[in-house]
Amino acid sequence: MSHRSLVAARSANANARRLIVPSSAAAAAGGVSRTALRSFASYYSHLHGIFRNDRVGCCRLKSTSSSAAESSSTTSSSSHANYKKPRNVELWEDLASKELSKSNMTVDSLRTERVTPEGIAIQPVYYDLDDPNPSMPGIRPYDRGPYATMFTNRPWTIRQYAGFSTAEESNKFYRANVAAGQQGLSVAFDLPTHRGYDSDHPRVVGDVGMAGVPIDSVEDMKVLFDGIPLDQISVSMTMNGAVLPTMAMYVQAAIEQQETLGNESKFQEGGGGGESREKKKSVLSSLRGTIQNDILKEFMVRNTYIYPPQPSMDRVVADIIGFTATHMPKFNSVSISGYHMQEAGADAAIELGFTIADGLEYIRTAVDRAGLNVDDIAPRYSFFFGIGMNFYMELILFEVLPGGSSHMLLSISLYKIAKLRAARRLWSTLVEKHFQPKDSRSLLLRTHCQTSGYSLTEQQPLNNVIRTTIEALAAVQGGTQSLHTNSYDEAIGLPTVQTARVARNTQLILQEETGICAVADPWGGSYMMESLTDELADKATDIINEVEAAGGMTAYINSGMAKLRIEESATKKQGRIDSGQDVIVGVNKYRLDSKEEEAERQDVLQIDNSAVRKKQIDRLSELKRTRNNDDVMEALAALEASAKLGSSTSKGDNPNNLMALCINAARVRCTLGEISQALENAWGRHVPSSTIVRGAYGASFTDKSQNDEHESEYDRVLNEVKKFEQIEGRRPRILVAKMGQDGHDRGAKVIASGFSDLGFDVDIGPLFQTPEEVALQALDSDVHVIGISSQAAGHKTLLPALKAELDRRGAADIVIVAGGVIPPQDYDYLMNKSKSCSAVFGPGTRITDAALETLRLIQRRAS
Ligand code: B12
Repeated sequence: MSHRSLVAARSANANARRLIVPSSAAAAAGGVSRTALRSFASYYSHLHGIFRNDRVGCCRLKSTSSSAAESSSTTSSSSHANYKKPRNVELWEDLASKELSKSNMTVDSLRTERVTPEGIAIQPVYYDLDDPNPSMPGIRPYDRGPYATMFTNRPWTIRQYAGFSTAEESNKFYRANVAAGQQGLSVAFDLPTHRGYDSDHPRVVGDVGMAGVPIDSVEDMKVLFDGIPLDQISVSMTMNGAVLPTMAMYVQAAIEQQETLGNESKFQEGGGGGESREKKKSVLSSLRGTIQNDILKEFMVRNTYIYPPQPSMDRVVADIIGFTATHMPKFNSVSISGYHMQEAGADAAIELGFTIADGLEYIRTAVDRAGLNVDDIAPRYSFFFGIGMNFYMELILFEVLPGGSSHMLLSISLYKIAKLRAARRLWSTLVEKHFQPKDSRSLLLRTHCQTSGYSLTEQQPLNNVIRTTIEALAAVQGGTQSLHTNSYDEAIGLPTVQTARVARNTQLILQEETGICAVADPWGGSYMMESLTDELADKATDIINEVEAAGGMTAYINSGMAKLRIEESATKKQGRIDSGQDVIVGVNKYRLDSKEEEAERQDVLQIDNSAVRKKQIDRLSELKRTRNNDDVMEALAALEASAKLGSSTSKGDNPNNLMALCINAARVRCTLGEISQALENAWGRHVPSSTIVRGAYGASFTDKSQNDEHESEYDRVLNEVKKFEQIEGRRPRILVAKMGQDGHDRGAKVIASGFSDLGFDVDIGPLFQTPEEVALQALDSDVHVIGISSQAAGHKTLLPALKAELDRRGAADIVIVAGGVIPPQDYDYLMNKSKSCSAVFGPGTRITDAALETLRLIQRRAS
């Protein structure tokens, strides 16, 4: 009874208990008895009475509170004859009407016209009629969603993150995706671009075009968006390190695109939100999208920083926020990202706590240090969360859903829904508390989400479609505004056309086949969901308080604590997988034999690194030959001079604003590398420190192993290492290194921690080394083995270069092993054809197995 859905009638007889169903609803209901259908909409609009016990939605009960349950059972039997519409419901109706004003729907039609074949009218929102002021979507603290109507009005935006090879190839891919139903673009840049290097820089030989699209100048940007009207399509750019030149090149490309289209009179350059001289929109004010511009998480996990934290925050981030606030009112100036933390190993509470703390720090940067107004900037901050596996899943599993792994996936997803609900609550509460904005939009947490790439496996890749679907469902039921779904070949390489299509279709199926868009926050009032939301918000609050006590996120990051907590969490996770505590179907349970696995092997998107690099270098040479070098020098000098200023230039109209100066630099054809170098001249490059988490990997075997077999295997490796030490007089020594601009360090760090716990002496190299630098460090440290971790597809260029360098230095006796995202198709080339390594350990490798095999290789080389 209490969960009955009601269908509306626009009854002339407002007091009638038996209501008349509007003809459209009745028809849709397939002739269902009218008396069986009762009004919800008109019950509010017209009725004075209410049906006894008719409740829409669930009671909100905390599992721990008996008083709520008591009061609920009392009220459910009470008469609703004098039911008064709660304030929040009135507010919701007002907001919903406003949101629907541009559509052909109304609140009434939402309540009456979505009738299932069984004659049940799906309501846009469900809530407890006994609650005197029920929580509603679009109303503070926004647990139930930032907007009143959510997907009932417009579904989330399908926004697939992509970029590879060349600007031409990526452009082709974007255009095809838009034609196939994708609703927004999301650009993945290659690693040289992220790190501020042009494609001809000697440090990026293996990286150009391999893990994203290279942008050296505005010319590349123009090709990237050729045929895509930038005044109409929203563009998201994941860029943080080289954010100034990239964003400037995007703006300049848009201006030149409109000129080419003959729209220059329609779109005046500059001016922004206000009226320009000819009362025309400016190009800048027409641009819609999001720039990530979230440097804090780069220092924690993503590793595409360039400059040290302070100028990165006070000059780069702040100047972009200030510039967009004045000139690009439709552009989100920061996308505060927890996703990367989750993918680097953070559990849900850490991800949530750190992300909200980052957001507060970005408001402080803009308001306290750059003197901007909170209401000018906060409405243009958006968020980005990850939806996948997490640390707490066992807790939920055992408390709530004892059972098999299918239950596990469900419980994990529930937790992710709670995360988004808690995030909205925390943000609105804390922004209000610290900054007292006047504009309620400053309190709204709007978010993009991405399903977890980490949860996807190289083994039995089709299983990944299932994982991604469950995660996507969690993201949308958590109320995301846009979503990226990963391709099922995620752990092998960049998506192919076919796997990208399946990923996009996953969302199209959810949107268009399942009917889930009909309801906002279907979980509201669920005992478990409300309780999880509260608990997660509490845990994240403790973390936020810890960060605030340390002086805010920049200070906390500088203390090294942020990175350490995430790395520790990642190491524990690896330990739980390797010891069999966490099940991954097809990886540590239900594995296929090697023949069957080979039969399931996927095609890999192959990118010809040297061809792409040559093309880029040719275009760069042409650019440098044809541009006006005096203009270039002048623009770069102005930039460097501004970077050296001691005062803020963040206000949008400040002539020294770095974003404004960069647009000018892009216009006169300065390259991305040149612009980045001008700023580096003033600020230097950030050099991170590297630590190894010790003890956490081993503890998973010794403390909690539920599997004696795994524990004894752990001991067996320890014993083998001890034997080696006794014979050789020292422990086996490994240098774990990364080469090129690949900043994925999760794999390298867990390998370093695991090998260390297993008794190896472990050195860990700094990020971004060249093969020459790795060889030198290996010789200096006198290691037996170099372990290269490679995730960003540079392996076929960089591993042979390392081998050649060792040979050149007479160090051929040093064993090389490699691991990471290396497609099985490349193993033969690496181990046999180029002989650049002795073993490859791909995704899903148990560290105990890798350690044993590595030890065997060292012993073989020694004998
Ligand atoms: C986590 C992740 C991230 C995190 C990285 C966090 C971090 N600090 O490491 C975030 C979200 C930040 C990220 C960002 C990017 N990512 Co990423 N990422 C991944 C992901 C999902 C998982 C990698 C991982 O950490 N796995 C967990 C670890 C433990 O596993 P592992 O690295 O495989 O290591 C195991 C084994 O391989 C082996 N092993 C690994 N190394 C070694 C070394 C030795 C010595 C030994 C013995 C064994 C060994 O043992 C480990 C334990 O089992 C992969 C896809 C996937 N499922 O693998 C994409 C992936 C690597 N990313 C990719 C890309 C493109 C990027 C970006 C460049 C995107 C962009 N254009 O902006 C950015 C930039 C990052 C950067 N700075 O380089 C691509 C690379 C494409 C390719 N190879 O062709 C991948 C493959 C996804 C995809 N299919 O598109 N990413």
